[in-house]
Amino acid sequence: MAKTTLLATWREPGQVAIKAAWERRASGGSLRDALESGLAASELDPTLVAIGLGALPNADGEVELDASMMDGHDLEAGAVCGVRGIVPVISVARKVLEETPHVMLAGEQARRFALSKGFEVRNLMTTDNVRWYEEWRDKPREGTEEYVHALSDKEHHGDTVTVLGWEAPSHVVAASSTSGLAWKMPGRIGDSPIVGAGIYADDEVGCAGATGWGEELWKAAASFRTVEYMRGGMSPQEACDATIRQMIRRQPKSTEMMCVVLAMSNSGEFGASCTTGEFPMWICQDGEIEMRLFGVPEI
Ligand code: SD4
Repeated sequence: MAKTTLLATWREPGQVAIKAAWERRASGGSLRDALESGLAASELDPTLVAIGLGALPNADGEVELDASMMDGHDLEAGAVCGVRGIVPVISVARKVLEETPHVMLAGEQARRFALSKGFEVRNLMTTDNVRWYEEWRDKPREGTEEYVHALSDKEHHGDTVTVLGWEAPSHVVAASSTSGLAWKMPGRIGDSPIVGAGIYADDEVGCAGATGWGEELWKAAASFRTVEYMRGGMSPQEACDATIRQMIRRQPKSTEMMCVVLAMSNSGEFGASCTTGEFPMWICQDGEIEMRLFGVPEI
């Protein structure tokens, strides 16, 4: 097997994803297979509130999922957004990539596509997420702050898993799966399924991904920007730092909630950077798995 490096975001869901991704890779899977298996394992684990089954729902109490995959070999990409009642949505996104001429399918029509491909409708609410939703719903509040984040009163475990994969000599794939920000407005789509915002991959250079506050990351075209910084000669760490510095300067709001970019070059070097706090990322190099913390770049 070609030398392989895999990256996965956030502590708990990232750990599930990186292990499953490596297992698939070690048993002969392609990078696409490995990333899909990693995200699917995390989506299907009902104990993880991050993505898929048991994730935190929108303001109507419904889980709406977004996912995407991009292959750096030919820039082919597939994504779904605002999908209800289907898991794993990363597998639906991959089917959009491989079995349609389109890049993205949305909402009910994405679900119809999934059903036509043999997926089954599932209730994604669990006893725990129903209880958290009801606690949130019944809290007195003012204005629209209710839509701003998720686990603000719990530890932030991440609502997204973004994964990057590299194989020697120079092939990269990026993918992401998310339930979006918890308590979001129904129909709200974040950066994760958007090519250029939540993921980007180009074998000529490398790949990048994002996680955190999707509106800010999307406005920054964070993943494309980071890949283009690498194209200009920066290392992955320098490119991530440059994107985050630019966000802090032009979008000062982006420091109010963590925004993260991660990147991997087409030679397997990697880096990550965030607008505030410390960001946990899992790294798997030929089966050696470890978690590292990444921080805010010096301004
Ligand atoms: C979104 N970027 O939908 C996602 C959320 C996220 O860790 O990454 N949370 O805005």
